Amino acid sequence: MAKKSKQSKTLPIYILNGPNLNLLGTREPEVYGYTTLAQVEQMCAKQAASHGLAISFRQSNHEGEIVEQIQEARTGGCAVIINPAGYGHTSIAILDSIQMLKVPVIEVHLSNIHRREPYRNHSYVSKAATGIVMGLGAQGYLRAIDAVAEILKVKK
Ligand code: CA2
Repeated sequence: MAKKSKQSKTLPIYILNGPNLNLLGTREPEVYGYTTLAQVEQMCAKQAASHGLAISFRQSNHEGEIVEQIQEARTGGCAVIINPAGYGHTSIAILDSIQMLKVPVIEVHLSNIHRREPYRNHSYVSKAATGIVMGLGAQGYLRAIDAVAEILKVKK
């Protein structure tokens, strides 16, 4: 009978995307770029693999669903990278769920929210994030993955 392997697999990085990001690359390219969310996912999978990590990439337009995804990451993920999109500016529920996490959390915004309209200048998620990457477009997700890899390496 084949022996059961005791190999421990690193949990995936949860990469969570908030409302309207499913439309990425199709409108307002001058603000958000031409890269689609499907392309961002592919780029992230490749970048994570280069660090020996895997990803679980999600998008939701529903606040409660994002809260559930964050809760799932408490036991299912090694880190969370989140672009909360519009909910970053409004959602204490998402902040609360992030505050319950023990894993590193990197907040990502494609645009620099401090250069934009005043109502985008504040993010509740920032209060609980380990780090923040903004204004680098889709590349920001890759830099967030690099940061997670570095943080996890130091923690080991
Ligand atoms: O810069 C970012 O990544 C944002 O999180 C994007 C959000 C916005 O509400 C935040 O203030 C900053 C908007 C995501 C909407 O994405 C669109 C994609 C294509 C076309 C229009 C919007």
